[in-house]
Amino acid sequence: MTAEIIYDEARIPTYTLPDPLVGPDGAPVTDAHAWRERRRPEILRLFEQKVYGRTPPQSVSVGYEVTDDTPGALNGMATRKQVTLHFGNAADGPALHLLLNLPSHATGPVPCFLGLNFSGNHAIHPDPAIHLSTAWMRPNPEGGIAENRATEASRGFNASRWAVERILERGYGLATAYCGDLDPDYDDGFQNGVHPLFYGPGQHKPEADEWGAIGAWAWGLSRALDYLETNSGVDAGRVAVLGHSRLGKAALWAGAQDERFGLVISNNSGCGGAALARRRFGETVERINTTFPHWFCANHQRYNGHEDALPVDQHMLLALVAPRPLYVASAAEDLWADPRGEFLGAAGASPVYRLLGTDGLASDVMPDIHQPVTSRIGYHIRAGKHDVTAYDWERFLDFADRFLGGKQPITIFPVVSR
Ligand code: GTR
Repeated sequence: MTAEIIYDEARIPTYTLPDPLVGPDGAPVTDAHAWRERRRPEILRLFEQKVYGRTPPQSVSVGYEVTDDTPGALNGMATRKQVTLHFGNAADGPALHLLLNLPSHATGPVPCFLGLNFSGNHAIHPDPAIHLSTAWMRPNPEGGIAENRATEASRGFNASRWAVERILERGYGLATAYCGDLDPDYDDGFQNGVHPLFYGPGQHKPEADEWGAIGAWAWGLSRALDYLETNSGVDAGRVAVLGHSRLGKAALWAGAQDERFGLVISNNSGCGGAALARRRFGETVERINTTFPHWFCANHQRYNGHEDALPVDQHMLLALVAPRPLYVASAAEDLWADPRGEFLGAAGASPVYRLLGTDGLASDVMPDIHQPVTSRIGYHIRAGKHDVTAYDWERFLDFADRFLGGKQPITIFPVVSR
């Protein structure tokens, strides 16, 4: 690793962002139709080819096995359901263990948050009935991980990041699953997880433009949504996909590709998430590709130290969510994730939101700490470090109340001229 890390605004190199509303031939995109039919697919393809890799278009068989269905869980607050999604036909094939808590007081289908977790479902809440994950885990002795496996000591370890009771109290469901069920988070040349299910004859790893771990995590979020669509307690048209950090990158990529997600939230997603790569502030493309070579597609390595050669930047990923509501959250001490770069990513997506007839991000200026912006693109920066806190959840819930609340379906593509 040669380049030193920039933590000083004055040292950011001069850069020019690609314009999401100008095509490769230099022609401006001036109406919603041209965005929808031409520019949006172009940008999506560029993210597939150069950043996250293509998600295989073919489907695999998915079997649902309900392993728990308990009303009156969490002291009566929740109906808890645990469902295993078995991928492919092999008995020992990959499987995603989904934990769903729905509010007991619901009188009909509820809107729901869906996000992957870092350490297994059992780590998001001390509820002893949550199945303890048996999957491979990254080393974390403090978190009760021994020899890469969870132990009873890991129950509830990440509970501070999941405001389960508050979510239920405010009328939302929460669905979560462990990212490592889809692809364990280490560089093994894609021999485990869901990737091998899609290999062609003689293929042993993804092609240079095929998906990495983030792609597999995003794919799994869509498979979880497929399941939620079958659950009559969930209003599947009002599912907010969210994630923190590396899983925030995955949530954005899922929301960009799968327009069934009604709302998209990234928390401290940083490099490869909401932060502009061209700023090179904190974590850079080279750094992330070196530390986590399995996250992106192999083609992405070409941009190590060459951010300006990328035909996209992360504001264009956020623009792929338009005009659906999008929320970007930063933390003031999380300089590695470049909070200002995350704000500028959101601001850079705003022209697309406005073209599509919404207000986009209502502020050109980065707000102060704890002053959320709550336009169609929402943004806040809170005090503190890289984490998900009760403050973040209150803002996500407020935003969801505003944009997923009520019974009206979300209008996905209003045709409005500029
Ligand atoms: C860091 C990585 C970040 C972020 C973070 C996390 O090590 O450099 O991009 O993803 O991990 O996921 O907590």
